[in-house]
Amino acid sequence: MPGLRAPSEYSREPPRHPSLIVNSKEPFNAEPPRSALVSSYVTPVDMFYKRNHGPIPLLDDLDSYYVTIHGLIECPKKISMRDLWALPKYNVTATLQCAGNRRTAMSKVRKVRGVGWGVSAIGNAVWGGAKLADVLELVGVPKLTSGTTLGGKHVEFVSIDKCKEENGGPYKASIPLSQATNPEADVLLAYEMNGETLNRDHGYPLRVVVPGVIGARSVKWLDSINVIAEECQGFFMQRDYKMFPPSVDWDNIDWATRKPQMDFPVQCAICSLDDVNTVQPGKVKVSGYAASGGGRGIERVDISIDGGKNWVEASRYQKDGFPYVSSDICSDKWAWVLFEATVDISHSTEIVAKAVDAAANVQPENVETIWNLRGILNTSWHRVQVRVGHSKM
Ligand SMILES: Nc1nc2c(c(=O)[nH]1)N[C@H]1C(S)=C(S)[C@@H](COP(=O)(O)O)O[C@H]1N2
Ligand SMILES: [Mo]
Repeated sequence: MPGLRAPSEYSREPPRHPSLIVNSKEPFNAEPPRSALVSSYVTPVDMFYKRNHGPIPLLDDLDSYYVTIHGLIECPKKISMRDLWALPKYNVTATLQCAGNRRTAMSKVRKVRGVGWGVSAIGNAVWGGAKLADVLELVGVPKLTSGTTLGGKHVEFVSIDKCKEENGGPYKASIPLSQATNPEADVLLAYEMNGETLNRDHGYPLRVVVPGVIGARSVKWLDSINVIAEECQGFFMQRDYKMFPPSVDWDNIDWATRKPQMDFPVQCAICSLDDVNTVQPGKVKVSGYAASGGGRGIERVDISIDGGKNWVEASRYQKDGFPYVSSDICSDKWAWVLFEATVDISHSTEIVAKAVDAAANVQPENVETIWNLRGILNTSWHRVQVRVGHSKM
């Protein structure tokens, strides 16, 4: 059979880097050691977290692959890779973060359901592809449209993987039509990651990348695009990836009361140190990543070595040779910012990091206040313990 195929078991999974920390084998969910995230601004493909809900699809023949674009539009079409390659190609540096990043730490306060993640369900890549706004023009939807004449208001992305949450159906999600047709929103149909052809784990041959939004909306292995009146009714939009208050638990949850989560909030984590470290007294390097959703830049990253009483400001950077300035046109607005500070440690203590974004949003102090039953969006101050040990001669 031509085109994309979705296996129902795991015998044809792609090879993966042995140093990934595997949080679930089938479906394959893995993150790199946190130190890998701060060794480069652009995360290498093999060190980029992998978040799947089923077996990885296969493509036999790229020539027979196409994406069907249909729904509430005047001229539905099948778009081939050739059609996409003919459109202007954009390279957008964007951070993808799973809403479940740092879930394990939230579970320590009170148990949550979901795949356990450390601080590395996040990565920064250069995505190459066509802008969705250009692709939608091919089917008669102009730029900056919030509604089609036929009543379309949302753009649904449908994959072909078999997910148990969808009773064996494909993964899907949607974004508003106004975002999809806004060239400035930089929503891509990406066929490259870091200058290479997208690999199977990350959505070969084609995936959506929705910058500034939780990873769950960046649908991999794209099969069709549907212009619809209401937001996607799929499991991952309606019964997952919604933020609930701490008072809601599995016995009183009403999914309909909340909107699907889109933008992610301001986040940061220290990656140069583990949760618990033994260090020599003296200078210790504290580095990590900071990111915010919606294209908001990072104004500040504050570091404390006394559990949050006193703070110093870390330096921030993206590309070598360019000072990072939040909201500057030379900065990558959809990308994370790496930070670094050197602190003097004389006794055992807790090191804390918190970031502030361009809208002055700041991370919450404690995880308790943002606890939610699915364990999403743990953006509480990131804390690591350092124990001062004296080297034995
Ligand atoms: N088809 C499909 N797309 C998907 C998923 C999936 O399971 N199937 N997972 C989503 C989630 S929850 C995240 S966080 C990102 C992860 O992308 P990555 O594996 O390339 O890091 O893909 C999203 N797109
Ligand atoms: Mo995710």
